[in-house]
Amino acid sequence: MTDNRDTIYATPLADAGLFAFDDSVARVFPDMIKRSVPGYPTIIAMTGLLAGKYASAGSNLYDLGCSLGASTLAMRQNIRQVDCHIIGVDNSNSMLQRCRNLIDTDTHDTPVSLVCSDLQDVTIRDASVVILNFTLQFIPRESRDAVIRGIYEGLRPGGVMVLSEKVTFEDPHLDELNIEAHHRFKSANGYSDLEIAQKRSALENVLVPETLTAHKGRISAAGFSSCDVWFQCFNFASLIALK
Ligand code: GEK
Repeated sequence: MTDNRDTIYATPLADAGLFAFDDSVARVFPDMIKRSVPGYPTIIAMTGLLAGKYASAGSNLYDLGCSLGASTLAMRQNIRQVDCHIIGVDNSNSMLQRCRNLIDTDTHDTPVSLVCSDLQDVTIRDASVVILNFTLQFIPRESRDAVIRGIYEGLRPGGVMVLSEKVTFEDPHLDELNIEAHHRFKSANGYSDLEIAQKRSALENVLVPETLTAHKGRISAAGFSSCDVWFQCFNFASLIALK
């Protein structure tokens, strides 16, 4: 077992508290997200390929809720267009410090700026690609329309948004089936029932998932011309939206 293995919820906690992106989470984050989110490595790799296709010369590419920069790095490694600039935004300083160290060990040349801020305070400008990989789910629901509208307004025509989220299902049987399948995925990846239960309780009201119908409705209302799911595994899905 390495030092960077996620054992945060492995022992009984009197109060699991509210989940926060603090230093203890940042330290184990790559292990945590890979063992918790089905399809995460595929989504990150494909984010890079999509950025390679849709990046336009002289534009900005945003990674909102960049954590340790997995999507930033995947984009950077795939951009072939000139004068692009990647902007990673996260409001966790613990995440961004580690992110900077990881970016510094990468040798690709597209410049990367890291901004420690609430993504709701960042104006998207002259963008060809905007990525929200598992981030909108942490924004209060009543603020999500404004975030997606801001992204639409800041994208160049022909630009894309990739939105990856944990989702819920209208049909309660399908919802239960997918929650159960996700728990099996976590068990298969070495999380105990206690860890799964304590993490679930810590995320309650912090990570608030919505249905794919709600996401598509919001994206369409913001003005995007096309939008659909390009990846789904159980209750985790990724959408692509074109301006
Ligand atoms: C990845 N995209 O590896 N403003 C800015 N950042 C925020 C906000 C906010 N209001 N709320 C949460 N965050 C990454 C994974 S993790 C997903 C994203 C997860 C940040 C938070 O600090 C964390 O780093 C990230 O969003 C969510 O593909 O842990 O399930």
